[in-house]
Amino acid sequence: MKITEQTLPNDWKEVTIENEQGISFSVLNYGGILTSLNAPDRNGNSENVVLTYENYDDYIGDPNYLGAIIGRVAGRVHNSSFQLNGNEYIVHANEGKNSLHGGNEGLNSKIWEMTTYKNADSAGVILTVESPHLEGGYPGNVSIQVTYELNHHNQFVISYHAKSDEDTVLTLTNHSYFNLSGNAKRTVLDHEVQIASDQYVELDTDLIPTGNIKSVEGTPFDLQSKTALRSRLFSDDPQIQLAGGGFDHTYLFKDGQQEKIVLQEEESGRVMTIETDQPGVVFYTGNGLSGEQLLTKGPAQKHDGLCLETQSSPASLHHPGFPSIELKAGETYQTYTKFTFDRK
Ligand code: FUC
Repeated sequence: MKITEQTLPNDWKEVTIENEQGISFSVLNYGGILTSLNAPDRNGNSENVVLTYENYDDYIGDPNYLGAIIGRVAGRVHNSSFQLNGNEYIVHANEGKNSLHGGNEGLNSKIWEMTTYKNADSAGVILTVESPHLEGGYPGNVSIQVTYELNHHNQFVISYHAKSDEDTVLTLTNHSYFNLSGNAKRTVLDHEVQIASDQYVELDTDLIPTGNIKSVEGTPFDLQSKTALRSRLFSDDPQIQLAGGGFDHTYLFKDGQQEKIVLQEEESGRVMTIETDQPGVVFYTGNGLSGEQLLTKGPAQKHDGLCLETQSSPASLHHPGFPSIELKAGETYQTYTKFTFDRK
């Protein structure tokens, strides 16, 4: 395992970790942003499988949240308010009247402490940050630690650990846009996806969960067996249409299956499998990507990448029947998502 560190303008730092099987990743102390994740194709050619900006300044205030750690609450908080223990909390509205991805003071725009470590079998980066009481409107002083680890078994693992001194709400994720073609040379239209879920969450026109949990059976949302995205993204299903032509929906995982998601691209032969202890995932197919942003591969286009935001559900703040995001004072928030890379 090889660890390198470089200092960038703005006092930013970037750490790169590389194994001997051709997998490597780079992470910034700004937002804990994953600025590259390289994995070999079927011929052993290692290329970037996440979208990255050509200019690092574009990560500042990035409307796409490319590669960033998201919190305190990943996803949308309806009306930017919620009740907890009988108190009402108002959080930052940054998308109309609603709050997206922790509001304007989200974890994606904080400078994190970064340290590295190396074991016999793995190496990693530990990112830590303190989020003070009422930052973004959320209660409690919260200490957060996120670890990005790479091992010799082609696994990249993100683990999240947090503690609050007051009861609060918290659900963290990483907002990388995957594209297994390598350096995003093709869009994700010919990627195949499989998600171990028979239920998805219906959205209203502001992309806020209506509170209805729907069966995927007989709909374009059924991804229980490997499915090419192209047919689904151009579906005239009203839920696909209101999300801007694609998915932007929470899937709730079935119990008892370790592998929750499989993503593969035939031409490159790359396969990525996701295992997690989170109850669901927001599957977002980059419907909002546009040429205004310059990626390393060139101007961004719709469907250049897809996000698999494993997390719990902010819809639980307003509706029964959703996995909770409450974190009690002194209790430990601990969760992980493991990405395994194979070739076929
Ligand atoms: C995802 C989506 C949103 C938004 C954002 C950049 O999490 O749920 O709709 O576009 O990312």
